[in-house]
Amino acid sequence: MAVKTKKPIAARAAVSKAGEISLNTSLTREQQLEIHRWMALNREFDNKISLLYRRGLVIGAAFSSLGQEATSCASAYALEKGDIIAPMIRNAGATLVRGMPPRDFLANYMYRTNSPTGGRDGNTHMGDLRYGIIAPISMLGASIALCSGYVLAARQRGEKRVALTWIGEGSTSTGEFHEDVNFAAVMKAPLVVIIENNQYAYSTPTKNQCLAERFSDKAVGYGIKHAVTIDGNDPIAVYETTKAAVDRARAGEGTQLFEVLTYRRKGHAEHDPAKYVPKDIQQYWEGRDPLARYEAYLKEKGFADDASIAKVYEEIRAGIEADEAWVMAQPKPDPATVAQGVYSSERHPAHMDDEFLYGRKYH
Ligand SMILES: Cc1ncc(C[n+]2csc(CCOP(=O)(O)OP(=O)(O)O)c2C)c(N)n1
Ligand SMILES: [Mg+2]
Repeated sequence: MAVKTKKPIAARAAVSKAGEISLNTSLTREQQLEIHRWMALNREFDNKISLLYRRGLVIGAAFSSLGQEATSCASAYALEKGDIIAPMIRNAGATLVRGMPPRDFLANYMYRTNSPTGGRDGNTHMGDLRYGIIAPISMLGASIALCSGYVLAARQRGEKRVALTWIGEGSTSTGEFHEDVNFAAVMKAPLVVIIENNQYAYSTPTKNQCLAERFSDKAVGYGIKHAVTIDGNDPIAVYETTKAAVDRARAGEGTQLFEVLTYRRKGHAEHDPAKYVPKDIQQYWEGRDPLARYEAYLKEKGFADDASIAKVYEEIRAGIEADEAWVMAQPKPDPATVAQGVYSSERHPAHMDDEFLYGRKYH
């Protein structure tokens, strides 16, 4: 069976021979190498989480972004200081690009006190506003409304902040997606929404949950212009498309949305061997792996060679090993503190009104 896949519609003036990567870019050699380093870190980080999960050291679900490194890293790279992101489960790369130290993320996965959730989460549902990172929200779609709230409040204060969030193609079929994108568009919220079409939502292939030809077509229903579908495994195309969208959002042109075509190379989470994926589809996308393609391109351009690429991975692995050792030495939370930070210790004013009006008491 020949693999049928939707083709990107964004015009690429020219692509390199090796890896088919866009050649029209404003990025310098150093910046292109920096994006490669982030993508390699994203991959090595995921590999480490996968190993720790197999060793029983990660007790929550472990989500991999294998094959989607370009969509997270190259897009987050287009933001500026003061911008915010609301990552989803496959956007660890974006979290790292925006400044969260890998060891914080690792410590969260291994539920240590010295981690963003203090050991209460055990996977990716954590953020850190010091880096402008809003924690992923389990209710799919809800991050879009949160981003709108954040940037609309910033706009009222006269700040030019832009928010970037990602949503899986499956999640665009929720009511929340529709309501939130519509609201953001009407309010001209400076927000960029990237639909990550990775071909599956759990075990459901895209064609079984949405008949739209392209997910970027949804934008027209909200009056959002410039929505395109691009090759999400081409980091240069992802960067340039995001940068243009971020610039438009910052200039007051309102909410932006586009689709990236990519592939979830593992199952939904580490427990899922994804046996439901036909072999030829898997092989097709493995042949379009974003890191392999980008490395072929960097070599063709003379920006890197086998030795320099090997060195990048070596340094990253050494860093991750050191981070793991640090995390293992951190304490796990004391069970007696389990309720801390869950409920407010102060009574909410709304409850006081309720008590006043109806005689109800809250504790
Ligand atoms: C509103 C809502 N419905 C269902 C779920 C359960 N759920 C979690 S992840 C997921 C699949 C999401 O698929 P997709 O949006 O394509 O993202 P991907 O996992 O492929 O990155 C589902 C159904 C949820 N968390 N929230
Ligand atoms: Mg998906």
